[in-house]
Amino acid sequence: MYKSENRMTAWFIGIAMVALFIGGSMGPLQKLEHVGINWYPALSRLGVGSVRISTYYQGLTAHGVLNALVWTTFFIVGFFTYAIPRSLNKPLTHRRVNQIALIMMIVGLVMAAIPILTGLASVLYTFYPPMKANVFFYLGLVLVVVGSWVAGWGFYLTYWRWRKDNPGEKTPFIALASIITMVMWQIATLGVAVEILFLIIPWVLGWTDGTDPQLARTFFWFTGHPLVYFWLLPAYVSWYGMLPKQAGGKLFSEQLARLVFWLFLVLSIPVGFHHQFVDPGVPAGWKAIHAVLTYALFLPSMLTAFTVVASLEVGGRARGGTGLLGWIPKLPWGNPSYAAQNLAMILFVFGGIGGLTNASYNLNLAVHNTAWVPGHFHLTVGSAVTLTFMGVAYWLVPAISGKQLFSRRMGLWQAWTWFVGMLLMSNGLHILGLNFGAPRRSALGAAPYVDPSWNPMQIEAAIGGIILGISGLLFFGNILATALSRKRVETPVEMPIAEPLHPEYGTPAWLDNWRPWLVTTILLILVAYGPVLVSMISNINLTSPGAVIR
Ligand code: HAS
Repeated sequence: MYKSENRMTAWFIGIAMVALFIGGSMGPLQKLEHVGINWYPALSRLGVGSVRISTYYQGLTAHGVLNALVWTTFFIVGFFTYAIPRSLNKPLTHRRVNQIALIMMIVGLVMAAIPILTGLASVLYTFYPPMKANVFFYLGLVLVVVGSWVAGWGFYLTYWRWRKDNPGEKTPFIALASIITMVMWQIATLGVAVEILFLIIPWVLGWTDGTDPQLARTFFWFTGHPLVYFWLLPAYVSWYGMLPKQAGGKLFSEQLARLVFWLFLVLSIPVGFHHQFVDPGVPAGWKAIHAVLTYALFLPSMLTAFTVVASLEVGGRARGGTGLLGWIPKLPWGNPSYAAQNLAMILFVFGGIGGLTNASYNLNLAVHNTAWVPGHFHLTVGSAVTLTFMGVAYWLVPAISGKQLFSRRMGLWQAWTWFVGMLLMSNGLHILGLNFGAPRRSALGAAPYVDPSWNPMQIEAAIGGIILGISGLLFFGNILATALSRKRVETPVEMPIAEPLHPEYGTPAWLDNWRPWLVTTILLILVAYGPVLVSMISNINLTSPGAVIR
């Protein structure tokens, strides 16, 4: 019934994993560079023609783009291509649309990857002007993003048909949550689309003499912050909609779960200035408004912490756990898919606390642009998201390939080594940033200002990075061996779908109604961004000539 969906999912997930493999392998090299071991000249010799990684910044660009943008976006679209039809119990109605999306995203990826690998786009994943890359880098990114919109349109058309066929029925949770995520993503990416199409491409092509870095950054962060929730929400889809079933439990409150996704739709976008607290061109009052809204965004994550843990407790107790905490050891820790996701959640607690620190204007002044920030985002996108996706892959790859997971034990080692490696690395990075002000995105191995007192934390972070590299190899080895193995699953693997604990409570109509939430989302964006954007655009300064980094 879902052959075509499975094939598309396999493509999306396969490409995502290759991106993670290449991007991830840059990570240990960065950490080694920071302790003075520079492998980039040796790596450069491995290149073919002009395709080679030769410098720290080129490697860091590949790391950020492939991990943060490609691994995530391809995995998410693939995961939704698999999950939405199953949740609606209806194959995609316009498969061609989704196939076109896949092709657009692949073409875009190749277009963006060539300039990165040939050293023509060492601008890091945030590509802040006035750093300038080859035009194909930007065009490629646009195609990847527009491709993901087209995939979203395919989902909406299917959903539209489902609503017509099932009048008055509430949307199944997994489908609703996934579609809310795609809608949020489409609104959010309007910012970066404007930045690239109107500010960057005309400048890179020489049609304008310069660009306006402040305005470009503002459009970038319009997208940049909701981008992190675009990564996180699919992990939440799994934590709410699937993991309780894997734990042998039920979803504690489906109403709260739905509310959380609607709140993320409304609040994810109007908070971008918390990435620009130190930008001189943004008036302080607007920074304060975005800071308050950022703290409002804390609420859905706390609701998540409560609801997901309560759901797992239901599972642990159903498996015989008793007492206050006795249900925790009863959870299915021997299942790598479960263990990876639960460990991801635990790391997210620390990542979330760091995020709240960042969101405070005063504390941000101390940690901004220091190693603290990569410490934060490796616990969030690098753990809550990536380790969850790895956990999902442990059931999803057998589900689409019909092959048994090659090794359960290898999967468990992988999850735990990721957990330990990430604890060490992020602890080192957080302390380096907070205590010593060590800068992020810097080739510290070549920096004259590095103080010997930084060494213990640098070494701790480097050890963490190497353990993470080993964990990555275990993941790819296991997935590749599964794909190549001949051992078929005895019974087909189904998508885990958590039942609500109290179906009798029902779902209030306002939690299945798009209009109020969409209207509030747009109004809040207009209030939080409208006046400041109007002022910045009317005072636009296309005077920055740009710099090419090699
Ligand atoms: Fe962030 C910078 C604020 C969440 C990613 N963030 C970044 C950057 C990235 C990133 C990539 O305010 C760097 C961008 C760059 O390159 O410059 N962030 C926040 C806040 C949150 C937050 C307030 N960030 C994320 C998530 C990310 C992510 C999620 C990726 C997926 N972040 C900031 C700010 C900056 C920033 C500033 C700018 C810094 C600067 O100066 O440059 C919040 O959403 C966090 C709320 C989350 C929680 C955790 C809830 C815990 C849960 C787990 C429960 C499980 C349990 C375990 C208890 C409060 C849901 C149970 C265990 C059992 C055994 C059962």
